[in-house]
Order: sequence, then structure tokens, then C-alpha cells
Amino acid sequence: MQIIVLGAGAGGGFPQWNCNCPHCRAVRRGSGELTPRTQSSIAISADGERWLLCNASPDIRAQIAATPELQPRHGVRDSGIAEVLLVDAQIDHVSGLLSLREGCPLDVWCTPSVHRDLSTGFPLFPMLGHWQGGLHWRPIELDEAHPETTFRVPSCPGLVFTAVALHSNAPPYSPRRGWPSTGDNLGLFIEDGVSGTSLFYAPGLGEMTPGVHDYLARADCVLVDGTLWHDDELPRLGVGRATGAEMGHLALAGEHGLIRELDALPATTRRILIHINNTNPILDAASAERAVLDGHGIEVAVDGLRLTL
Ligand code: HKS
Ligand code: ZN
Ligand code: ZN
Repeated sequence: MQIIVLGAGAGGGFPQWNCNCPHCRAVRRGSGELTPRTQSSIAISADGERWLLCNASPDIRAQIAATPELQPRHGVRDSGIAEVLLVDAQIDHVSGLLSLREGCPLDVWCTPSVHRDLSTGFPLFPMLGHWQGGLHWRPIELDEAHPETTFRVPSCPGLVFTAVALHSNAPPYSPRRGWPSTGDNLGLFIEDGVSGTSLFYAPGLGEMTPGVHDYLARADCVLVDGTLWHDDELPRLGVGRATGAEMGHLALAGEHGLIRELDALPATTRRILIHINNTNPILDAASAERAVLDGHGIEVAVDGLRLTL
């Protein structure tokens, strides 16, 4: 399977338009140790021709422009994006659907909870129904009774997808914000039936659970939530009030942080962080925190990173 990281940043991207923190200032100045990142999205393919877009970020237009694989090749109107999958209903993961409206009808895979939020609080499904057939919902059947579900998508023959319910959070506009239920957030375990290799993708991981740990441990490569270094990073910098726990993002540092969890994986697992917030010191390649990651064998994704598994 092939994977392209279209956007390795968290919501707001890097630099964030309204942020004057030291990292955002430095990357705007063009400091060599910091690389801009667009908002959270990856693309997955089995054949290198047809791509499943995992999350449609508000930066999708620039991401397509930077990615030849996703550009039109065959007809007079065409796209390398064959279908879309959403891991949650967060604005940074879904609002790019508005920019894909000229390509409707478009198949969109998501859970009933995400479909509900995108039919009510942020009504992308009903709204885009006015564009050539709109979005066609392909349900990922995750609910209280089914915390995992396995399925295949037409554009990626040979790949087997397992959606795993994660404890994170529903979007700020959702009635379930603060009280997420099964299906508000998912991780994806993707196995290539031919090569036997696998990826675990979870850009919004709020809490470790035994089930999630097992999938992390099974994957050849993990592409996981690197939003924050400290749980209280936003309050510390004076840029916000929310903690990682409140936002549904498990911080990297600390006794129960994600670095500890990644340390427990088999030595051969490739560990890559994605969905990095503009406040996270690991964005500075010369930082002490980045040196810590290096010591633990943990990489930090950049836009345009390509993986073949
Ligand atoms: C900052 C933000 C931090 C941040 C917050 C959230 C609300 C969010 C939304 C998040 C994220 C990054 N970039 N989902 O001020 O530094 O507004 O839709 O998910 O990726 S939580
Ligand atoms: Zn986010
Ligand atoms: Zn900043």
C-alpha cells in the first residue's frame, strides 16, 4: 500500500493564521529548522492510481496542487481522489469537502455519529446535496455494540480496513462535545492482503485503551496523534484554555504520555507523529524535545511524506 501525508499539521496548520507564538513567528520568517505544515490529511492507495482521501482538510486545494497523484489524468474532469473517509467530524478533517463540491457525487465513508453531526450541527451532507448528487454516505458501522468493524473500499482492492473506536472528543459544535460516544472518533488499522503489511492511523487519540494498544503493536507503521508535547501546552503559552485531555489529544510527554506507549511497541515498528499543533516544540528540528524523539526512534511527519508498506 502507498500512503501520502498531505497535511501533517493539527487544526489551524503551521503557522496558524492568528498565532504569534515563537514557532509561528520563526516559520513565517523562514527559519531553516521549521517547516510549514498544512492541516491533517493523508491519502491511501493500493495501485497508485486511485486514492482514498482520509480526512478532507480546509487546505485540500493546496494539498492537491502539491500532489501530482491526486490531479486529473484521464477525462476532461477527473481526480485521483476516488472516495473519502472521515475519522471524525472535526472542522479540520471535514471542511475540505466544501472545496470538493465540483466533484460530486462523492462517496464518503464515516460512522453514524459523524454522519449525524454532518447532517445537523455542520450540515455538509444536506447542503452538498444541491451539487450534482452531493455526498453519498458509506456507513462505517461503529456503535456501542460494535467498537470495531472491518470493511473494504472499492478504490483500494486488496486493502482490509478495520475501524477501531477511540476515546477522543466530538467537535466543539457537536451536542456530544465533552461526552463523546462510540463512533465519534476512530483509528484505522489497514492491512495489505498481498504484502501482509499494515498501518495504524490515528490523528486524534485521546486515551490509550488495551484495544488500541493491540492494534498499535500489530502494525508495521503507526501514524499517530502528535498534537501536543504537554497536556497543558496551550494554557502554558497563554494561547488557549483547553488541555489535551479536553480536546481529545493525548500529550507526548509525561508518565502516561504517548512516548511511553510507543516505547512499548516492537523494535521494528516505524513510529511517526502526525497532526502536530503549532505550539508543539517538536516542530523545531533543533529543539531538545526533538532530540528526545530521536532518542526514542520517533519521526515527525511533514507534508509530502510518502510511505510504501
Ligand atoms: C491552537 C489550535 C489547537 C487545536 C485545538 C483543537 C478544536 C478544534 C476546532 C484541535 C486541533 C488544534 N490549533 N478541533 O489554538 O493552537 O476548532 O475545530 O482539534 O487540531 S480542538
Ligand atoms: Zn484537530
Ligand atoms: Zn503558534
